[in-house]
Amino acid sequence: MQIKKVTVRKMKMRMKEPFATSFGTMQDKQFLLLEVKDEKGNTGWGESVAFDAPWYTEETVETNLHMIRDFLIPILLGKEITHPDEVGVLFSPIRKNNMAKAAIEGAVWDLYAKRKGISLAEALGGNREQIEVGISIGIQENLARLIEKVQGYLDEGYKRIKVKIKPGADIDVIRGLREAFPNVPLMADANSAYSLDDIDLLKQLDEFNLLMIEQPLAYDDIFDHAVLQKELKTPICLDESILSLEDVRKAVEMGSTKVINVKIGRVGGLSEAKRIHDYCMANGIPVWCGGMLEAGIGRAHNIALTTLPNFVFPGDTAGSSRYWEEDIIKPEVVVEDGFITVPDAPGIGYSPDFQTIDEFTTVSYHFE
Ligand code: OSB
Ligand code: MG
Repeated sequence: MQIKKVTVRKMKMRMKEPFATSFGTMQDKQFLLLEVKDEKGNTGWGESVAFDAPWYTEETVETNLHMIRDFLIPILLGKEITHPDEVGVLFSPIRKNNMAKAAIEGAVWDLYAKRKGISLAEALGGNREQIEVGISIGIQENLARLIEKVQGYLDEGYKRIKVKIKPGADIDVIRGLREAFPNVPLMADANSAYSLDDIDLLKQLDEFNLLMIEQPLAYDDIFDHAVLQKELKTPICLDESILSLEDVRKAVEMGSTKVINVKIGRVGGLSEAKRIHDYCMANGIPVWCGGMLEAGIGRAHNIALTTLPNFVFPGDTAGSSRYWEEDIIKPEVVVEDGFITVPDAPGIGYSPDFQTIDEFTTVSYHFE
């Protein structure tokens, strides 16, 4: 197959409520939506998970647009491709910019599966008919409000609760939650808010039987996490620090992490995500699928990836209604009793909803 045309839409969607982490608060979600077209007129869809500002990783909507327009599309257009794994090879002369690469590569995976008449899950080698899901809850004004939110999501069926922590809103928050919910699968995500100077505080988290603590130390660290893991009973899960299979290998060999949060965008695409999955499975490291407050297209890619067997913990891929009044796919992603049913239609298995897509598009670009 050959990619003959790429449409890039800049999107702006307002989330139902602000999402607060240790690095800031977001409510208007801006992102790029990509549509690739082959020589026969088949299309594939991808979503960039880069945010409008570089507080999670260094990528942004604008850096992604620059990379996609000026480097990645010129490499891809008109090239003969037999399998989506080749896209990463074509992009390998370009350093990092993983979210930009993953947005295009994901669209090619969707297109490839549609051409074969199989679901994206099947194309990746996944075999689950449904996936278990958890939820990530932002920092709240106070503990009472957080407890109320957690109860609401448990009532909706979510299987695992993740809460954000930051200095000043950590031990007391987790203690209060544990008292309110003694048996719920619970974890904390610090988004890099601590350093080894906080080791005594972080060790107090061992009291609360957390499933894991996600990315307590610097966003680009592997070494200090190994020092910390030796002092902690609670498993460390790396998120921001993992940009490739090579990073996973080093972190696992050093003892920096016992669980990996796989995000397709952060690692540069589905092919690399699958390689990470396979390496972790062979090495006894469970993985789960992280989220980036995606709209429906990105959510659909996460669902397909989560059908692989070593996705052991419920992921952060909640239903469309957790963030959006109206999503950009039909049907929307629905969670029932804490499960999402994996669609079996070809490709991502959800159709783009052109009406809502147009409504949320601020500008679009066509390349052919
Ligand atoms: O660290 O996993 C994270 C949201 C934005 C940036 C980083 C993270 C998150 C989440 C939310 O935890 C995941 C989601 O619900 O999509
Ligand atoms: Mg995280």
